[in-house]
Amino acid sequence: MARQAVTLIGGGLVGALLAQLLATRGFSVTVFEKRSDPRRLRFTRGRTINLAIAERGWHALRTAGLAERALQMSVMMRGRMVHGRDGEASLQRYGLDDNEVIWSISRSGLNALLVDAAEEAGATFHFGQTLTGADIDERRLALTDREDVQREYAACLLIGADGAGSALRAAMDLYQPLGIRVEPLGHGYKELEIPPATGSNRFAIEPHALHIWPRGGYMSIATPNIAGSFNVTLFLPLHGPCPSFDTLRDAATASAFFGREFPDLFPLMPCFAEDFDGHPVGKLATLYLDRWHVDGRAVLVGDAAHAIAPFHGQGMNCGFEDAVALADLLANADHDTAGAFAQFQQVRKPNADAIAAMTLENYVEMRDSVADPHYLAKLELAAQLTQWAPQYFMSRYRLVTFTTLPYAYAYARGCVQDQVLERLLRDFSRPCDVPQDIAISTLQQALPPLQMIGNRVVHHEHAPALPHLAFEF
Ligand code: FAD
Ligand code: 8R5
Repeated sequence: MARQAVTLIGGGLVGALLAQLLATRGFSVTVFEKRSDPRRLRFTRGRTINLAIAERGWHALRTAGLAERALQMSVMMRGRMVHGRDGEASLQRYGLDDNEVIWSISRSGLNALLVDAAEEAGATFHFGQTLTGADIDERRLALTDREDVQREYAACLLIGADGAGSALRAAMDLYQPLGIRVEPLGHGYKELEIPPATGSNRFAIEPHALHIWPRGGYMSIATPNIAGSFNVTLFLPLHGPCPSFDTLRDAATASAFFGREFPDLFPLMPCFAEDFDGHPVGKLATLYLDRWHVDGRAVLVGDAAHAIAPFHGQGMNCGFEDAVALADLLANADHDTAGAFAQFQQVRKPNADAIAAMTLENYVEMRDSVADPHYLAKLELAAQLTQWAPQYFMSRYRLVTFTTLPYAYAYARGCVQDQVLERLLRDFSRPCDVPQDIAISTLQQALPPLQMIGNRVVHHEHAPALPHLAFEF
């Protein structure tokens, strides 16, 4: 039987992984990518940008047989290193031990690895080719190369992995409205850098952590690169009174502000002014679509379908889950592509919506509540409940980051767990006053147990149904 042909727009992280997965499953895959071949940039100097990768990302890479090679370009991050205004720093572990950590991986290194693997599996890449238009009905694509030469291409099954600004999405929306909604956050970010330290210690600050400088309403973060540098990101409101990007227009004003608010971080960044002036302000928004596909002709994956804010470090992780789900559905579709696309949307959209919501909540947690006494009391009680009843209490952060249970399940379970915490603290005030037997019976009343082997949740497609919330307030 002839191999089914797929045309993929975008050879970024999700597109390249999907190309590998589909080629491995016997599809004939052609990818058009706007940028140049990431493997050409691998050994050139320049900024390295990293991404946080967690269990969902690793799970997808293991499916593709690429986890070991990816691990070699990653730095372990055990937890949040929270830097107070007084310069004191403390580590809040993300998980129970070093089996529950996240990793910082080079974006360009990972992209190059994925493109290599996709080609090895039989996919064909065309770099420097920008999609400029598409006739969805006739399945014809307009592509423009670096010299501005246009050509037409007869597409097959169309998949859009062309990111948050997706050109294929715009073409699909013209053909059949997708119900696109963009919700701007009103906050933006600036990318800065801490260079490698000199001397015996290659890293200027602890390498095995994700650093946060929470300042209430805004924050900076830093993540390590394997070469000893750190990517620093300053998150601020776009508009309004100081501090906002509106009020910090030039490097001089920004330096004075940054030196005042982040006095331990500022001296580690000799290129602050250059970076601040040289890099654009990134805008943050969440993108929702009512429909991700046009019958059996075209479908969107990754950021093209559901761009989210960065505050859970799950954008790529979520896109990788999409890629595995879509590849499996198409491989089993028996040419019913419309059915496979519809099922893809049905399975993935509730999960994309859930991680979008949890991500927005994590911004508030990262920038504000890490110092709030009620939040700290809940954190302490949560740690106690985890110890007393690990099958019943697993923090939402751990469900999102260290399991592959559906995001929507993590969201719903997190909601019930939060109610248990609130109720116990209402009844007993301090975490140390909560009796073990009451805590355990409250949890057992409210939640079904997680299926676990040791500390690890067993992956199951159908997570146990959550009963209606057991409490009334
Ligand atoms: P992209 O990676 O954006 O890839 C889209 C590809 O399509 C690109 O290669 C682009 O060149 C190409 N393309 C675009 N338009 C066209 C066109 N018209 N024709 C042809 N090709 C086109 N996620 C995490 O999980 N953890 C993190 O720590 C994290 N950190 C992030 C940090 C930053 C600064 C940003 C911006 C995002 C971060 N994310 C993170 C989110 C993550 O980058 C995205 O979710 C992920 O890259 C989505 O993959 P994608 O392939 O869908 O889109
Ligand atoms: N993305 C991340 C987390 C959660 C950290 C925690 C947060 C930068 C533009 Cl802001 C952010 C996280 O709860 O302690 N894990 O991974 C990555 C994050 O930001 C990335 C680097 C980023 C878009 C700029």
